[in-house]
Amino acid sequence: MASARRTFDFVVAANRLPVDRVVDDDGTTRWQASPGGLVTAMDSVMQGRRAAWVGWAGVPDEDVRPFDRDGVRLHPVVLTAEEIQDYYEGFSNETLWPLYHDVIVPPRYRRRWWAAYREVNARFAECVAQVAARGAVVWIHDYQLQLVPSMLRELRPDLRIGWFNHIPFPPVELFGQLPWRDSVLRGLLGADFLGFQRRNDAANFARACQQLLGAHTSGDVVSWVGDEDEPGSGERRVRMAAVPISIDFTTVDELARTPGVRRRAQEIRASLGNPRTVLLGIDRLDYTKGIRHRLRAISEMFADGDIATPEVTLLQVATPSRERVSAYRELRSQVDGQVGRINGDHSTIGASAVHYLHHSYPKEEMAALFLAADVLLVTPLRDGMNLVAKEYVASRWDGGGALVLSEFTGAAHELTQAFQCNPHDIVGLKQTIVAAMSEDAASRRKRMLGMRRRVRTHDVHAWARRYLAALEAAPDKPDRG
Ligand code: GDG
Repeated sequence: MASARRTFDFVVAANRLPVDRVVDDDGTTRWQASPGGLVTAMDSVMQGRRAAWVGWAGVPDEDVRPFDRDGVRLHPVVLTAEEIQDYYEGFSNETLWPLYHDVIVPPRYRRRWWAAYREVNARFAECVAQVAARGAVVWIHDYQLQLVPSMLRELRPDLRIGWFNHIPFPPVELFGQLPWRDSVLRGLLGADFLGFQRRNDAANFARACQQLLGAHTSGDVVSWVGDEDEPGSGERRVRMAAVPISIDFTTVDELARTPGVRRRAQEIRASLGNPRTVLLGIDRLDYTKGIRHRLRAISEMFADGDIATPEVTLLQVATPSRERVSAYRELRSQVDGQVGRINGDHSTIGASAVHYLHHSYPKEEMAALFLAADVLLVTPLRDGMNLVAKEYVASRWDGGGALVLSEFTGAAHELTQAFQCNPHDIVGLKQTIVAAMSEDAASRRKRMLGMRRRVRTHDVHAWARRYLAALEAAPDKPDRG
């Protein structure tokens, strides 16, 4: 099978390759590394291994040849424009994403999308099967590729297969809505190890296997005898555990200390009119992030006189996201409307109540924003982890700033010194924001230093090492898991 082809000991499979295609002014195209936590994490574990990454190149209908990038072989998976609509925008983003995030918007179940999801997952599995060396370690990422573990095991039983879920895994009462729920569970049970952000996600998965497949679970191991009529049946023991993802603390910390970023942070405050308190929100414009609840609380705080311009302002960055999906377009117009109304009611000449930016920024600017903010508002209704919260903490080398953090994020389980809130409880949210704004500097500093310690000692490199140790030892626990 893999005779003339180069094969690799370590293979990552993710929906996207870690590169974006850019077109220069003269019309030539080239690949540019796409910045992102996953890329950094994988870099650190790929070094010294013969490594490959299998994923979609981000351009429809194009058969891009495999190429090398920083010592890693990138293997593009071709997707047609129709498959992007059905597998990616449809099944991944309109079915699984809302279903796995507490059905904040209603998931849509369409048989055509499911067929495309199966088809694309099979293509990923075939591509990995072709490039993986004998006995290789394969790390599959996220909800777009839940069928790959079992499809791959069938093709290549010699491989060690792990999967990591970046988003929550829902309780069986919600997961049970999915018409193809059994197939998804069977797909995942092809892995040796399944990693989740929180213990509850792993527990939800275990309960779904028990109730829907009749699997047996003991501790963190699911044992399951496959259906007799299914290929590859026989007892499987699969370990699952919480391995919360993190960020590259040192890189974020060092960037925030650079003179350019510090200067820029001062400039940002000056352009806002040097308010006493800058509140900040930075999110992908996604209904899971609780932006509307946050704006509701802010609006009431202005109306109640808890805050007023020019002393206090909210800077809300909403990075454009999934604009072809209707729920995201609707969210955008709702947020536009809310911001317009708050500003109409509460801004004064020269002092806006809300500065709203629907843009994406370079990481230097993000660091400067973090440094400029007195309070970061992270109020998701549901979020697998939330890296923005961790990046804020890592940027605050000065020990300044306060973090308001929703208890429905994975990060809340680690950042216990944050000002935690339930974003559905608008009264409670307002009180929490006031508390974060008004706590004395010494107590705020103590909280921030505690959270920095946590993120420094549990960074993305530690995450990747911990994950791989668990994968290697599965179904048993690694020695120091
Ligand atoms: C999924 C899960 C889980 C955002 N705007 C800009 C920008 N960003 C960067 C942030 C951060 C990342 O994007 C967003 O990560 P989050 O964790 O906050 O959220 P999701 O995109 O929903 O990610 C989530 C994550 O996967 C990892 O497992 O934590 O729960 O939903 O790094 O900084 N970066 C730049 N400009 C922007 O405008 N440069």
